[in-house]
Amino acid sequence: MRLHLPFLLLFLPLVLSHEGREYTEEDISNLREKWGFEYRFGGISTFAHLQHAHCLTDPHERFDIAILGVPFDTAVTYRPGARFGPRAIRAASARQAKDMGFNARAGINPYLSGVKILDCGDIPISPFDNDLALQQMTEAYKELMSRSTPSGRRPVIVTLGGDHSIALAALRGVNSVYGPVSVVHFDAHLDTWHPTKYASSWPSSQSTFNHGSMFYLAYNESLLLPTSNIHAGLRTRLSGADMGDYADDDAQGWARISTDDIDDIGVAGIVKKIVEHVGNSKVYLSIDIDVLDPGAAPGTGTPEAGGWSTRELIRILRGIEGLDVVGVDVVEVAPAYDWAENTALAAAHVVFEVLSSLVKKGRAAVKVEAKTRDEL
Ligand SMILES: *[C@@H]1O[C@H](CO)[C@@H](O)[C@H](O)[C@H]1NC(C)=O
Ligand SMILES: [Mn+2]
Repeated sequence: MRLHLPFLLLFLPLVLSHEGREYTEEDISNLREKWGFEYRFGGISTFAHLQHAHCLTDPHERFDIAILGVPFDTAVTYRPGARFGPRAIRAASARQAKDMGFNARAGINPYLSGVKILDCGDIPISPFDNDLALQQMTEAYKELMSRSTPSGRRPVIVTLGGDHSIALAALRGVNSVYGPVSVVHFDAHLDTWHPTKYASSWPSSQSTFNHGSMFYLAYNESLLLPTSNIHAGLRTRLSGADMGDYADDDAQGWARISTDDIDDIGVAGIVKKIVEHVGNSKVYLSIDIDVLDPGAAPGTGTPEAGGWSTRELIRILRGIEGLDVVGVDVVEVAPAYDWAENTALAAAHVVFEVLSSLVKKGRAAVKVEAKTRDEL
């Protein structure tokens, strides 16, 4: 066989590159100078382009606030699909970033505040066995709540759901640190329904864990303070032929603000009612995106017509920024039913408002100085 010299020469650069090129520090700094940035629409998807860590497996990665995806949706009563919520919310948060994150309503940039916010990834959760799923979620929340923050406190976990049932696991996690807490619950629905309200001639213990009963279960496990819980944005139909569901809800220690109340007492009245009701107690803030009108947030598991606008919800959230919030979820985003990312965008913005409040409150307490852009 005859080998052609030009043919061999063709491979010479490959052989050389295999040897590896030496990069000086200057080379690397040149590469970073050229390529070390991301456009809003680029990059691997994390919430608001935040740093990602797999926090469950890396206990050395410290954080003040964790964004945690909980892709679970096998406890829904109507439309499934919220397992894709965390991905959709992350994608819809892409226009949020450190250098364009100043919240003019709040007067703070939560991403430039010295508070460490990490995207901790998702909890891997069984889609086959809800009993196991609840165990997995509970253990994951307890694990992350046991971590200490860079300032030696406990972290706040901001959950991207997932159907609403995950709040039970999150409350167990919060409880493992703080004991019983108040719940401030934005939702079209009560979610305090006794599991037997979902009538079935095939009763099973596993089916008691569902996205309309988790606050009943939380009450049953004494995870809530006895009288300082409050719903906001209710417009659900009730079971049966009377107000019995409200009586059950009363017995579990809840007050109620209906969607329609906004016409009578306005945003300010709603804020006042929430703040007065929970006072100085530690608060778990649970936001079901179906509190919004389906025109603003169609991509959800149990839509109800006639809800609040996104602007109204944002203003209420700004109004309650002083609450002592120790855990948060934004749930029931089911992107398969969404139009043009409406629901996911609303959820991503709601998370932004909540992060602004958490950081503002935290900053007031620990006096973390904001970093300048040059220090980043
Ligand atoms: C919780 O549920 C169990 C089983 O249904 C019941 O025996 C118990 O009394 C309940 N506890 C509370 C506080 O409601
Ligand atoms: Mn709900």
